[in-house]
Amino acid sequence: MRTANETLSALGLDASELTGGSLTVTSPIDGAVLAKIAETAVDDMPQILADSQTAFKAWRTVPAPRRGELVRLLGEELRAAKDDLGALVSFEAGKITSEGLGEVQEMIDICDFAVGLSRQLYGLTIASERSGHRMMETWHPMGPVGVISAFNFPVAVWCWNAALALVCGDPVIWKPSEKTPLTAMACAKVFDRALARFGDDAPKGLLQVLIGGADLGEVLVDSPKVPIISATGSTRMGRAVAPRVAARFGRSILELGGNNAMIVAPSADLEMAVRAIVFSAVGTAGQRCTTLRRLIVHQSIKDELVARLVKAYAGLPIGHPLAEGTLIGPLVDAAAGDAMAAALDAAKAQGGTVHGGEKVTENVPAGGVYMRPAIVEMPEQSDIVRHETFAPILYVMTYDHLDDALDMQNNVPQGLSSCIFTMNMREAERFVSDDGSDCGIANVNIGPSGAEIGGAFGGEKETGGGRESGSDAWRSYMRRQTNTLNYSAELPLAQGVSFDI
Ligand code: UN1
Repeated sequence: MRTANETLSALGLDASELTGGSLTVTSPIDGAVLAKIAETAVDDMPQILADSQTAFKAWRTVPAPRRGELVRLLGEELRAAKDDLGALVSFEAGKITSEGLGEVQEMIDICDFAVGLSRQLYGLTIASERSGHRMMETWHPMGPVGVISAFNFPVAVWCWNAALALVCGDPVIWKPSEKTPLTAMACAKVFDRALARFGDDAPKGLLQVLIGGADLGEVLVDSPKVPIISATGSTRMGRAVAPRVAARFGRSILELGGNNAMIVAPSADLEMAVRAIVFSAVGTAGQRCTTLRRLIVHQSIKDELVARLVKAYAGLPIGHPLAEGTLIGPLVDAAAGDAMAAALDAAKAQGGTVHGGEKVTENVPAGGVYMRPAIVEMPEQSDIVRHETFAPILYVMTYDHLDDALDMQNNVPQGLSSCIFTMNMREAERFVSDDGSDCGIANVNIGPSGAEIGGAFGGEKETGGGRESGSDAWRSYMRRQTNTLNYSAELPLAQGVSFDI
C-alpha cells in the first residue's frame, strides 16, 4: 500500500506545493497532517474572475464536439490516475478503498456521458403561427460556473459539474471543501494533463481551483461574473447561498440535505432488503447525502427485520479504510462524532431504543473518529428523525397501511432519495406515482444511495431543487434562446395584431 505522500507525488503534486502553507490538511483516518498548503487570497479573486471571463469568451466559440474532446481526454487521464486518485480520496475523506475507486469511476462515467452529450445539445423546432416563419430554440454557453463542493464526494460531484459545464462551453471555478483540498489539487493536475494533450484551442483559466475558506465561496456567490453557482452541502449552507445568488439574478443548482427513507412492505424480499439497508445506511460511514436514515417497516415484519439488521451490524468490519475487508471507515472529524452522539442522546430522550452507536477504539487507527453504526427503534417520527445527522444512524418506525407509510416518508423537510421494497406491483407503482414519494429519486427494490450518473441527480424541498449529472441536467449550464426567423416578404404580427404605418 502506498503512503499518502507517495500517492500525492504519483498524482503530480510537488512537495513544494504541500508544505509551508497556512491551511493544514489532516486525514480522518488517524489525524495525521497530510499537507500544509497555500490558500487563495481574497485579493486575487478579481483576477481569477476576469481570467474565467476571458476563458469563457474563447471557449464558447470552440465547437461543442471539440469541447467534448477535452472531456474525453479528461476521462482517459482519470482512467490512468484511478488507483492513485481513489487512494487519495481515502486518505483525505476516509472512504474505504472500493468507495474511493467508485468515486473516480463515477467521474469517468460522467466524462463518457458528457462526450456523447457534446454532440447532442439539441433544441426544438417549433411551429410558427405565421406563414413564412420558423421558430426554434437554441442553447448557448452561459458563462463561468462556480462549483462549491462538499467533503463527502470530494471529486465526483465536481466532475458531474465540470464535465457538463465544459462541453456546454462554460469555464469552471471550483471551491472544494476546506477538508478536502488535496483531491481538488490532484484533479487540477489530471485536468492539466488532458489540456496538454488537447491543443492550444483551450484557453487558459478553464479550470481554477480556490483553496481556502467560506470567504472565497462568498465572492463567487455574490459575483455577477459567475452566472451559475452549483453548490453541494448542508441545508444551512444552501440557505445562505440561495438568496444571495437570487439577489443578483444568478442561477443556482443546489444539492443540499437528504433524509432518505425505505419503506419495507410485508411482501418484500427480506434477504435483498437487508443487504440494501446495510449498504445504504452504513456505507461511507453514513456520510452520503443519499444515505438511508429512516426505515419505515410494516409492523408485521418489524421484529424479524430489526433482529436481522442488528445481527448484520454486529459483524461489520470497522477500521482503517484502506485495509483489506474494512467496510466502515472513520467519520470526517471529531465534530461529526459529537453530532452523532448528540443525535443518539436526543433519540433516547424522544423514546428511542438504541442498538450500537458507540465509539470504537480497538483495532482502529488512533487519532480517527470510528463509530459503530446505530439502529434506533423509534415510537414515532419525532423531531430528531426529521433532522439530518451526517452519521450512520438508522431510525426504524412501523406502519400498518401504505398511505401512512407514504405520509411518514414524505413528512420530512428534505426530499432527495427514497425507496420501497415490495413484490406487490400496486405498491411499487403507487410509490413512483403522483401521490407516492415526493423525492427527486424514488426506487423500487434497491436502496436510496449509489445512484448511476445517467439519471438526473437531486431533490426537492430543503434538498434545494437542483439537478446535476445525467438526463437533461445539462440545460442548467446553458442559456436558452428562442429564435423566430422570417423568410417571407411580409411582416405579419403575432396574435393577428394590425399596426399599419
Ligand atoms: C452525495 O452524497 O453528495 O448516489 C452524492 C450516490 C452517489 C452520489 C452521492 N452516486 O450515493
